[in-house]
Amino acid sequence: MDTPKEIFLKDYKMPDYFFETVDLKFELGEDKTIVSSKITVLPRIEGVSSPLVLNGHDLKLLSVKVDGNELKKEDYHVSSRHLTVSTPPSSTFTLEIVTEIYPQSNTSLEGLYKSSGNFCTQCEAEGFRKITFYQDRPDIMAKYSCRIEADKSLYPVLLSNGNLISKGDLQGGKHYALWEDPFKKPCYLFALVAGQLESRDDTFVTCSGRTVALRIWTPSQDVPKTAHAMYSLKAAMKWDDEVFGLEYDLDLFNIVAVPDFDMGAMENKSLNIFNSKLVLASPETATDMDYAAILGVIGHEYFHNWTGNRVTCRDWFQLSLKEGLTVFRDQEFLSDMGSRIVKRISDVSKLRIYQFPQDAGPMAHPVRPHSYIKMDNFYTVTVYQKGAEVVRMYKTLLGSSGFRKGMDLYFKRHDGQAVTCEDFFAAMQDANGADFANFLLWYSQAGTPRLKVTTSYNPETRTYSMKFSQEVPSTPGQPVKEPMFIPVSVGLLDSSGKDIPLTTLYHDGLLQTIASKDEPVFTTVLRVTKKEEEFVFSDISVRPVPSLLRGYSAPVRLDSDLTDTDLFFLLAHDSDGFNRWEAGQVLARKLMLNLVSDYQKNIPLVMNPMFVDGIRSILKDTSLDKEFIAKAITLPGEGEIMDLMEVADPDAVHSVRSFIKKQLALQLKNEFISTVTENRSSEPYVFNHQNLAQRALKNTALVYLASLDDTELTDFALNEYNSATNMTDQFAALQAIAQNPGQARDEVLADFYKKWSHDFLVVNKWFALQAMSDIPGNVANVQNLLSHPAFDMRNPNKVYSLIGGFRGSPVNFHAKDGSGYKFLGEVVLQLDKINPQVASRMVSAFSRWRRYDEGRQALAKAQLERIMSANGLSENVYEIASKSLA
Ligand code: 0A1
Ligand code: ZN
Repeated sequence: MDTPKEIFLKDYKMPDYFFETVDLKFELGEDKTIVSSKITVLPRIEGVSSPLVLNGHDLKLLSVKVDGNELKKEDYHVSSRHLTVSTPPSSTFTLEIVTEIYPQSNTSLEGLYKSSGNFCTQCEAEGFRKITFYQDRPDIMAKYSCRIEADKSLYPVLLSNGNLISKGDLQGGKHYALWEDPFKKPCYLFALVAGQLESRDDTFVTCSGRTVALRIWTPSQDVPKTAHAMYSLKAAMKWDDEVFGLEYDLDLFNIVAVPDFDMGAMENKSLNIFNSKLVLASPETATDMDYAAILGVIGHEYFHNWTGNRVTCRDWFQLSLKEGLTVFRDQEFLSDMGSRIVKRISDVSKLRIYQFPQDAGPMAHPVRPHSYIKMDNFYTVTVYQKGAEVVRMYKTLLGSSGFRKGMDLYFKRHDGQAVTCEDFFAAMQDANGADFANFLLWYSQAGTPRLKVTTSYNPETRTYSMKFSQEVPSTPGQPVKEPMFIPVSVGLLDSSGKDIPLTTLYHDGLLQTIASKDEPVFTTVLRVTKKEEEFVFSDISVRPVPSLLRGYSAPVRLDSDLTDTDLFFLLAHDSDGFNRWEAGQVLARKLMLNLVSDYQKNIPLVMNPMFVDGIRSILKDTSLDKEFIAKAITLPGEGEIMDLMEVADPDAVHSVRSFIKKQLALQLKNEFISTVTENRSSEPYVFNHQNLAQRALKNTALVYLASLDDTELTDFALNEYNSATNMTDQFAALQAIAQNPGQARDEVLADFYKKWSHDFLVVNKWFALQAMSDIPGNVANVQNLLSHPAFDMRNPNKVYSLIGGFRGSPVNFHAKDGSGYKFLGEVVLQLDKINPQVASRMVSAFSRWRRYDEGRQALAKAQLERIMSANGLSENVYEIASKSLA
């Protein structure tokens, strides 16, 4: 294949032509679909004509007309990826194009495709070019109409963006619908759905009193499972009205659930398309985690209506402009709907587990990447999660009302435009008259900054000093970095664990007032901007214990000089809930790393009793939120610990984590048993914070107990499994039992499948659980599951469950004999022929192969090379594999 071309941000150019209106017609058929488009084209500079280059992919061109006249062969050129009109008119003209496409055989799930017999579309990022020739870039914003024609009995429901203008019957058992979207949009927000669907209908009254019709579409048998999705949508609409003053702008909002979808969901204007797993839920089939994910993603897609749709991205490098901001918004929404602290803990964990490794590997890229080969590869945890952290830092620096002022100005300035990250930055800065120094580096420098703090107390001057030093590690293409602007939120605890009022601070030779004594402040945000920098708190009468980076105020790796005693103290007393949890995590990480080193030296493992006591006191603290306790007693994951090692050792880390888990289970057995029994509930399932917190705590305790692999405790867990009345409890018990190989595991897995074989979403959980299992030699089991009748490589959810899930077990994926790597290598090659986007997500599991010992390195590298040498490799997989080898 030709070496795929890299596209650079620095090469961005304004388009030579704008599109005003786009009228589309789809004639949907069983073996082909005819797409006709009529576009009003405007040269950017009136009177100047240059070639008009349109993108297209896998299209059969039937005709091109300019101002009603068929173009002659010599007036245009078609290649495999473009249609070029050589000399178009130099003032406004109409362009009409007819193409033929084959949705039935489109397994890439980009463009127009079929899922369970229904037609649907996915156009972000560059899927519209698989529908018709177009300037497929987000800065081309036009008003669309869409006429859909299809067989009436096969496709009774015809949907597109905006308002339904007319519908009616046609000859030959066909019918049509004409939709018109009054808002300008980029083509990536275009959507069409046609099929046999039914809807759950409801209404929402916006803050200005307008009634919006809400419809959630699924196959008829699933309509009962959309109640939670509808609840989520209404909650999201209300929240955006109240918190950001952002109102929905049309009279209809549709959501369609489809079983075959590459990602979670898509924010197409007024016609969101969702992966079914993020819409369908019932207490019997979905867990609390599923319920929360649905609430979050329905919120996310809805929030995009303003942050993404009304104001969109100038080019795909700006993706975080909409995604980082919208993730931040969905995080805030979930915080307000449940526990803010627990949400923060989950979000930071996600960042550490997934984004930190990306930022430290060959695919490291800034929140705003400088280049890409396939944009699809940049829908990453860096753009989304780190991007959300960047948005959160504005809020930390400006406070809630300052942040809101910035948002208001952003919409006032840019509604209806396609803009850049600088525009967002400028709105935040200008609305507040703020000085954000070199904050923009967060968008351009990759790598997780390391922030070191050393503290000292001077009893004579009654001052407390914090000295910071920072370093941003080098990343591909960025060997040297500048110091970043890091907002560090801090508090100081006195010896009783109470917050000390903060009044004054020396910094840069100046004495700054933090607050007056009458209106005490207990947390302040330090602006760390230099490589080395000191802040000195005055008027501190005893040596305090510092609470650093409260609420995780910046996405950095923090190293401090806190002792274990300080950490246990913070774990017991910090008024900042996030930092209470964090203190426990730092202790756990230290403990695990020390034991890993013992394990590697063949020193027998011994448990630290202080740690057991710490966990015991958290477990018994009735003043704490139960979901918080569940988080606080959960050990850092194996990946997180491997990430901190010079050479990652999956076997050692796994053995150590299992050892600690079992030690805790053994030493806290009675406490865990009472935790389970006291938190059982006979009430019907309700998804609310109190109930889910109770379930989370009970189930965490159950997993500890069952790890002991003792008949009595396995029976105890089996009893939980058999008496469960909802999927949260049932699945947790299944997970608990499945930790240990043996008859109980086999039987309960078989029973679960028998119960749920009719429900594909539950079967996916069953696949994932087995794929993620740490039981020895699991590669062969996963391999066998590939030929299970319920598995299908064409369905992304199944691939994510089984293949993606397998990557969740470091001991098995990194099996010393290379069997895990070989398995994944084979699957990637097979998958690449079906769905390159999904294949490239799977291949990224190899990207950090250099972190392992030489033997593993050689085995993983061999698989990457094998993939690279395959014929017809997609650009998606090529980009990840080649960058991993570079
Ligand atoms: N904008 C969507 C994510 C998304 C991106 C690409 C897709 O297809 C390749 C699908 C969805 C979101 O953030 O929700
Ligand atoms: Zn999004």
